Amino acid sequence: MQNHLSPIPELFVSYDSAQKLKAEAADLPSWDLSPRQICDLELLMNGGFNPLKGFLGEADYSSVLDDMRLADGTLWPMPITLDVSDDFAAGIDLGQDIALRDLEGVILATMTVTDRWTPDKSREAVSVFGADDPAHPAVHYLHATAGSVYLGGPVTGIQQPVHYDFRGRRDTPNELRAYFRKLGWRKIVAFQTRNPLHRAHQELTFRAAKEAQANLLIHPVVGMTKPGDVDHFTRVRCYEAVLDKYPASTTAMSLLNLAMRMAGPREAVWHGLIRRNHGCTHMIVGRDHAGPGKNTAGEDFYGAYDAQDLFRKYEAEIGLEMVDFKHMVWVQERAQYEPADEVEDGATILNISGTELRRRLREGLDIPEWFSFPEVVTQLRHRYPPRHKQGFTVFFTGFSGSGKSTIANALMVKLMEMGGRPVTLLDGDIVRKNLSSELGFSKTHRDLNIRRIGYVASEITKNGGIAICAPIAPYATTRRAVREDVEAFGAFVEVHVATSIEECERRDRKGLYKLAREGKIKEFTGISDPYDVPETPELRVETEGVEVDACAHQVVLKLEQMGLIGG
Ligand code: PPS
Repeated sequence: MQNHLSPIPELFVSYDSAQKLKAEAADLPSWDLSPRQICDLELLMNGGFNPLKGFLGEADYSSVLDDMRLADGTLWPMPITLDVSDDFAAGIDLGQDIALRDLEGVILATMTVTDRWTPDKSREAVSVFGADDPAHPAVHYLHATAGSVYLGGPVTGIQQPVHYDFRGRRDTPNELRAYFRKLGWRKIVAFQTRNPLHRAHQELTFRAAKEAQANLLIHPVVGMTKPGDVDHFTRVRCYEAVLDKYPASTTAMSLLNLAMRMAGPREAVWHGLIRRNHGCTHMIVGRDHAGPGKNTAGEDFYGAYDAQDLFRKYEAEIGLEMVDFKHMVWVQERAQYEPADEVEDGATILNISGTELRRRLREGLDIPEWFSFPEVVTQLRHRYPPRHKQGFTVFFTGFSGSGKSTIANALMVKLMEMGGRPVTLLDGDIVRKNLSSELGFSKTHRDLNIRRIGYVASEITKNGGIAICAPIAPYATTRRAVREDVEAFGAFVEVHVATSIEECERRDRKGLYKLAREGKIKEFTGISDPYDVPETPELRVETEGVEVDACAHQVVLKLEQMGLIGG
């Protein structure tokens, strides 16, 4: 049997021992793993991170930072560390076992804690990612999310993390090795990806495999990728569609539950070691492999070919050959993809950038077949419907009695008349009755009330509906937080109902201003409590001397202008 296909060591104990260990581990101090730690633990236990036997201790950590090597000299570029809170770390004695649990409390492994230290995170950021710059997603994670103390030590595997999605498509390194042995595959080119595959990718992977006279493994990352990437559910459906485009029995696909760090060159070397562990002999390394985007100064973190250079330097030690990425372009006259450096002078090259693709999806425009397969486009259109089919939130803000509720009601009826999307009204009074009945009007309570409205609105927006909110929402910072919650899923349209406090008091429809003036209602917005006037709302509506219907119509026109209705 060839070495790269023989079984690789795992950290799991036998089934019987696991049952026993699980029962014993119930009494141990236990750490609830973060989603990233679960990904790391899975690959530690199943041999994906071979030769690591657990989370790094301090000496290995330090050596990985400085030299990309474990303390014994073995090549390893990425610190795989167990970050925990101060409180948890303080209660642990060195030499003690701890239980590692998933998000539901299931014990996946135990770890004997041999090391505990407080890392210098800035040093880690500079060594591993090249800069202590929060624009780098992993540096941001390091400072904002990761715990302040690291624990290290050998891990004993009890069970794999449970996955309910695409179970048949997930393989451990040993399962893939066995699969390659069974099919008689001897040379295998891995293609690492965190993006949907379009025709250019299919062409380049096919060519790479042909050139290396090897079979192809599409090995997409489904653990954690760059924030803002297409979710893995959508991507896997896209990959499945593309798989049919390769010649039968040349190509396989397997999902890798890796938490990427976007560390460019170091990440490429790490990806190589992981693919070697999965039985591959070659890996495609592209332009800007695992690139994190721009830094705070607006420049690329790494040079476009730094990853290829570093990979080439360590190729022998990684034990895997690099296949250069060919930049494939569509040549119009020849109606085919060709490597950019082989295109004849004067030929017409067509390209659609990522930004242009997103624009076409957003606006429901044509995406030509030369660019992507219709099945892939269908999946992407399903996930990213054009704006006029996406959910959105209209957020009215203004003084009590400014006319928010009346305009919001009129808008709701107009949108319902148009049809197409469900409309929900979250009026201030309705919310206070149904969601926030225990709250008063202190700053803390008002913020809580508005954050609840924001949470419900963001869920409605996520699910393709229209949420119309009409609270006073006096604080700019809270409105901003709600905007961020909603904008993760769709548009947020802030409408300032700019009726002056004098006019609201003159109208005094509920008689509350009179009571506020008499001091019978405390903390009354505009009288005895502040209101931050929105500086840049999407729309400002003046109500004095204007019909309600006309005010609501202004909002409708704004929604139309933003592409949220009509189309
Ligand atoms: S907040 O600040 O956004 O949480 O307020 P909201 O939930 O929109 O307030 C809803 C209605 O509560 C009445 N009310 C008060 N408003 C302001 N300040 C104080 N102290 C207060 N006490 C009661 C007021 O009538 C609000 O109704 P609207 O619909 O705005 O007229």
